[in-house]
Amino acid sequence: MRILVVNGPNLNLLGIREPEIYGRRDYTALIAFITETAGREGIETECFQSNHEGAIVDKIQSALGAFDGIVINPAAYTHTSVAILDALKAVGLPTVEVHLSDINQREAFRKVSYTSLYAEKTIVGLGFEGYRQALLYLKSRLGG
Ligand code: CA2
Repeated sequence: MRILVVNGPNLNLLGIREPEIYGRRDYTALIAFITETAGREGIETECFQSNHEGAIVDKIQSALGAFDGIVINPAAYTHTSVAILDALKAVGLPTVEVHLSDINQREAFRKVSYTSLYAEKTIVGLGFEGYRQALLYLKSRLGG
């Protein structure tokens, strides 16, 4: 089973500021966590991060025929991007949306998620653990 993990803008800066919201661990630690967790579950992952909406759309499009599912934290694009929503819909793969923080307990604009209009499941507020739960959900969903 192959899962594409997509992380959006500024997540590459994890750990440098706002530890009370996003934790103290950095992006390298997040990728190590995802890769190790997936490996233990027999899941192959590719992790992709971009600060550019179009690059994220391109990556999602390239998942067709190459991956069985998608885990995505679109970061700020969660709240603005119809293009990412449309790409997910077009590709049609089972998708789980993850947020490190609880977007429902923050500013009003973060309560809106375009991604969640397609994602089968949205996991918020669990930090790195949210990615583990997303992978486990897709494993079970895909019969793995
Ligand atoms: O909670 C999440 O995972 C978010 O997707 C993170 C985004 C935010 O825009 C979403 O509303 C919720 C922000 C990602 C990175 O933000 C940083 C902020 C300061 C220092 C480093 C990263």
